[in-house]
Amino acid sequence: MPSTDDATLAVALGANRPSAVGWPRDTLRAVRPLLEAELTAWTEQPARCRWSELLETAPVGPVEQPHYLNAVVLVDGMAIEPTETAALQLLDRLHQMERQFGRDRGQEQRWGPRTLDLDLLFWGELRLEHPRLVLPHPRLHLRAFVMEPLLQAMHAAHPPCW
Ligand code: PH2
Ligand code: MG
Ligand code: MG
Repeated sequence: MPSTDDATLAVALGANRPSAVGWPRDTLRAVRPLLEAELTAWTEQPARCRWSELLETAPVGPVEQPHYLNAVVLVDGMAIEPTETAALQLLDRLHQMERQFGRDRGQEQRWGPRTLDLDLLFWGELRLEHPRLVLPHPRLHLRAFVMEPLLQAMHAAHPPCW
Protein backbone atom coordinates (compact mmCIF):
# COMPACT_ATOMS: atom_id res chain seq x y z
CA MET A 1 0.00 0.00 0.00
CA PRO A 2 1.45 3.44 -0.84
CA SER A 3 2.29 5.20 2.40
CA THR A 4 1.61 8.71 3.59
CA ASP A 5 5.02 10.29 4.21
CA ASP A 6 5.97 12.71 6.99
CA ALA A 7 4.97 15.90 5.24
CA THR A 8 2.11 14.76 3.04
CA LEU A 9 -0.29 17.57 2.22
CA ALA A 10 -4.02 16.82 1.99
CA VAL A 11 -6.56 19.02 0.25
CA ALA A 12 -10.32 18.38 0.07
CA LEU A 13 -12.30 19.53 -2.95
CA GLY A 14 -16.06 20.10 -3.07
CA ALA A 15 -18.58 21.68 -5.42
CA ASN A 16 -22.39 21.72 -5.64
CA ARG A 17 -23.19 24.74 -7.83
CA PRO A 18 -22.39 25.23 -11.51
CA SER A 19 -19.39 27.43 -12.31
CA ALA A 20 -18.44 29.18 -15.55
CA VAL A 21 -16.94 25.89 -16.84
CA GLY A 22 -20.10 23.85 -16.18
CA TRP A 23 -21.54 21.45 -13.60
CA PRO A 24 -19.57 20.50 -10.46
CA ARG A 25 -18.05 17.54 -12.32
CA ASP A 26 -16.76 19.86 -15.06
CA THR A 27 -15.40 22.24 -12.41
CA LEU A 28 -13.49 19.52 -10.55
CA ARG A 29 -12.18 18.07 -13.82
CA ALA A 30 -10.87 21.52 -14.72
CA VAL A 31 -9.44 22.14 -11.25
CA ARG A 32 -7.45 18.89 -11.07
CA PRO A 33 -4.65 19.83 -13.56
CA LEU A 34 -4.76 23.47 -12.45
CA LEU A 35 -4.21 22.55 -8.81
CA GLU A 36 -1.32 20.26 -9.75
CA ALA A 37 0.19 23.06 -11.87
CA GLU A 38 -0.31 25.56 -9.05
CA LEU A 39 1.51 23.32 -6.55
CA THR A 40 4.27 22.68 -9.08
CA ALA A 41 4.69 26.42 -9.67
CA TRP A 42 4.70 27.14 -5.95
CA THR A 43 7.21 24.45 -4.91
CA GLU A 44 9.21 24.68 -8.17
CA GLN A 45 9.12 20.92 -8.60
CA PRO A 46 6.48 18.56 -10.05
CA ALA A 47 3.74 17.77 -7.53
CA ARG A 48 3.40 14.02 -6.75
CA CYS A 49 -0.36 13.73 -6.39
CA ARG A 50 -2.62 10.86 -5.35
CA TRP A 51 -6.27 11.53 -6.19
CA SER A 52 -9.44 9.90 -4.89
CA GLU A 53 -12.41 9.16 -7.08
CA LEU A 54 -15.15 11.79 -7.37
CA LEU A 55 -17.82 11.02 -4.80
CA GLU A 56 -21.39 12.25 -4.91
CA THR A 57 -22.35 13.03 -1.31
CA ALA A 58 -25.45 14.23 0.52
CA PRO A 59 -25.08 17.82 1.72
CA VAL A 60 -24.09 18.28 5.37
CA GLY A 61 -25.28 21.47 7.07
CA PRO A 62 -28.41 23.37 7.98
CA VAL A 63 -29.06 24.79 4.51
CA GLU A 64 -31.13 22.89 1.93
CA GLN A 65 -28.90 22.54 -1.11
CA PRO A 66 -27.93 20.19 -3.96
CA HIS A 67 -25.73 17.11 -3.54
CA TYR A 68 -21.97 17.71 -3.64
CA LEU A 69 -19.18 16.18 -5.61
CA ASN A 70 -16.20 15.65 -3.32
CA ALA A 71 -12.62 14.47 -3.79
CA VAL A 72 -9.33 14.51 -1.89
CA VAL A 73 -5.80 14.89 -3.20
CA LEU A 74 -2.66 13.90 -1.28
CA VAL A 75 0.60 15.54 -2.28
CA ASP A 76 3.86 13.80 -1.38
CA GLY A 77 7.44 14.98 -1.31
CA MET A 78 6.70 18.70 -1.21
CA ALA A 79 9.86 20.80 -1.61
CA ILE A 80 8.48 23.38 0.85
CA GLU A 81 8.54 22.61 4.58
CA PRO A 82 5.23 22.77 6.46
CA THR A 83 5.26 26.06 8.43
CA GLU A 84 2.61 28.60 9.37
CA THR A 85 3.86 31.07 6.74
CA ALA A 86 3.88 28.46 3.99
CA ALA A 87 0.43 27.12 4.95
CA LEU A 88 -1.07 30.64 4.85
CA GLN A 89 0.55 31.24 1.45
CA LEU A 90 -0.97 28.03 0.20
CA LEU A 91 -4.37 29.00 1.63
CA ASP A 92 -4.18 32.27 -0.33
CA ARG A 93 -3.43 30.33 -3.51
CA LEU A 94 -6.37 27.98 -2.91
CA HIS A 95 -8.70 30.93 -2.28
CA GLN A 96 -7.46 32.52 -5.49
CA MET A 97 -8.41 29.33 -7.39
CA GLU A 98 -11.85 29.33 -5.71
CA ARG A 99 -12.37 32.91 -6.97
CA GLN A 100 -11.24 31.87 -10.45
CA PHE A 101 -14.20 29.43 -10.45
CA GLY A 102 -16.70 32.04 -9.37
CA ARG A 103 -16.60 31.69 -5.59
CA ASP A 104 -17.60 34.89 -3.80
CA ARG A 105 -17.11 34.47 -0.06
CA GLY A 106 -18.93 37.75 0.61
CA GLN A 107 -22.16 36.42 -0.93
CA GLU A 108 -22.46 32.95 0.59
CA GLN A 109 -24.00 31.35 3.67
CA ARG A 110 -21.95 29.28 6.09
CA TRP A 111 -22.32 25.64 4.95
CA GLY A 112 -24.21 26.94 1.91
CA PRO A 113 -23.84 25.92 -1.75
CA ARG A 114 -20.62 26.76 -3.57
CA THR A 115 -19.03 26.57 -7.00
CA LEU A 116 -15.71 25.37 -5.54
CA ASP A 117 -14.39 24.70 -2.06
CA LEU A 118 -10.71 23.85 -1.51
CA ASP A 119 -9.94 22.97 2.11
CA LEU A 120 -6.54 22.24 3.60
CA LEU A 121 -6.97 19.10 5.74
CA PHE A 122 -3.47 18.57 7.06
CA TRP A 123 0.15 19.08 6.13
CA GLY A 124 2.40 16.52 7.72
CA GLU A 125 2.32 17.04 11.47
CA LEU A 126 1.91 20.81 11.32
CA ARG A 127 -0.43 22.10 14.02
CA LEU A 128 -1.83 25.54 13.52
CA GLU A 129 -4.34 27.64 15.46
CA HIS A 130 -4.41 30.74 13.30
CA PRO A 131 -7.53 32.92 12.90
CA ARG A 132 -7.48 32.08 9.18
CA LEU A 133 -6.51 28.42 9.35
CA VAL A 134 -6.64 25.55 11.83
CA LEU A 135 -4.61 22.44 11.04
CA PRO A 136 -5.31 19.58 11.09
CA HIS A 137 -8.83 20.51 9.93
CA PRO A 138 -10.90 20.40 13.16
CA ARG A 139 -13.90 18.60 11.59
CA LEU A 140 -11.96 16.25 9.33
CA HIS A 141 -12.83 13.17 11.40
CA LEU A 142 -16.55 14.04 11.54
CA ARG A 143 -17.20 14.19 7.81
CA ALA A 144 -17.69 11.07 5.72
CA PHE A 145 -17.50 13.26 2.59
CA VAL A 146 -13.87 13.94 3.59
CA MET A 147 -12.88 10.65 5.26
CA GLU A 148 -14.10 8.42 2.44
CA PRO A 149 -12.17 10.13 -0.39
CA LEU A 150 -9.19 10.61 1.95
CA LEU A 151 -8.94 6.84 2.46
CA GLN A 152 -9.39 6.28 -1.27
CA ALA A 153 -6.53 8.69 -2.01
CA MET A 154 -4.35 6.92 0.59
CA HIS A 155 -4.98 3.61 -1.18
CA ALA A 156 -4.80 4.96 -4.73
CA ALA A 157 -2.39 3.00 -6.90
CA HIS A 158 -3.28 4.74 -10.20
CA PRO A 159 -4.66 8.12 -11.17
CA PRO A 160 -8.47 7.84 -11.25
CA CYS A 161 -10.34 8.23 -14.56
CA TRP A 162 -12.27 11.44 -14.10
N1 PH2 B 1 -19.20 21.40 2.23
C1 PH2 B 1 -19.81 22.28 2.98
C2 PH2 B 1 -21.09 22.06 3.64
N2 PH2 B 1 -21.62 20.75 3.41
N3 PH2 B 1 -21.59 18.64 2.39
C3 PH2 B 1 -20.97 17.76 1.59
N4 PH2 B 1 -21.54 16.58 1.36
N5 PH2 B 1 -19.78 18.03 0.99
C4 PH2 B 1 -19.16 19.23 1.18
O1 PH2 B 1 -18.05 19.46 0.60
C5 PH2 B 1 -19.78 20.19 2.00
C6 PH2 B 1 -21.01 19.86 2.61
C7 PH2 B 1 -19.19 23.60 3.20
O2 PH2 B 1 -17.89 23.64 2.81
MG1 MG C 1 -15.47 23.00 3.17
MG1 MG D 1 -13.56 25.90 2.61
